[in-house]
Amino acid sequence: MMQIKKAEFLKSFAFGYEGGSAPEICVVGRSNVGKSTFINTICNNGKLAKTSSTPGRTRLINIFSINDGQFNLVDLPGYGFAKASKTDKDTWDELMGHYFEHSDAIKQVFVLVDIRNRSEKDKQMLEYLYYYRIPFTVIATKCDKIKKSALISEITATAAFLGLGRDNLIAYSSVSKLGIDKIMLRLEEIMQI
Ligand SMILES: Nc1nc2c(ncn2[C@@H]2O[C@H](COP(=O)(O)OP(=O)(O)OP(=O)(O)O)[C@@H](O)[C@H]2O)c(=O)[nH]1
Ligand SMILES: [Mg+2]
Repeated sequence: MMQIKKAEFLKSFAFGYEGGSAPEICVVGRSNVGKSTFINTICNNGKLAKTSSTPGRTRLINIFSINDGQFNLVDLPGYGFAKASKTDKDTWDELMGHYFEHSDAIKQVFVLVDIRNRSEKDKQMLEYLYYYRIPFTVIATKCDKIKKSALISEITATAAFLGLGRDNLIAYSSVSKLGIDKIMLRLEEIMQI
């Protein structure tokens, strides 16, 4: 099983990033879905990526080096922040478009979706990844907020909303650590491809 033994901040980027030498696993999702927290949780380091209860916290592309160059984890700015200005939204589109079109190193995209708050924006993100033929894994976050008895039906509903089968979605929580083993297995599989 994959073990993250070492995680360190490598660099931040706005425009001009052309991809590094290590394979990249990037984390995308709506603003406030828990991307930075997810990175901290799987790396066992609460201080690695900056997290905040204020949406729109991560504005740059932040790159973390895992296990001395085995792969890089990329924390991307969130989309669909309701209060973002038109200029902010255009900047996000440009920044992400540039990243996806120029990073040959992308090995996999982890798409984080809030189990309580799935959105059209998430569907658009998946369409975009299908269009560019970028492989992805969908992870439903904040599952600790759902009653145990409702979890399976919420997972099924979220998967159906996104046009996926139930088994193609990993139920996850950074609080309860639900799904963390599946994430580590997934990382292991991805690194073997
Ligand atoms: N209950 C619960 N809260 C979570 C979980 N993951 C993250 N949060 C909380 O959600 C808020 C946003 O977390 P971040 O990790 O900063 O979210 P982000 O997706 O990086 O947000 P942006 O950088 O703004 O796009 C914080 O208050 C976190 O503590 C989770 O699994 N369960
Ligand atoms: Mg963030």
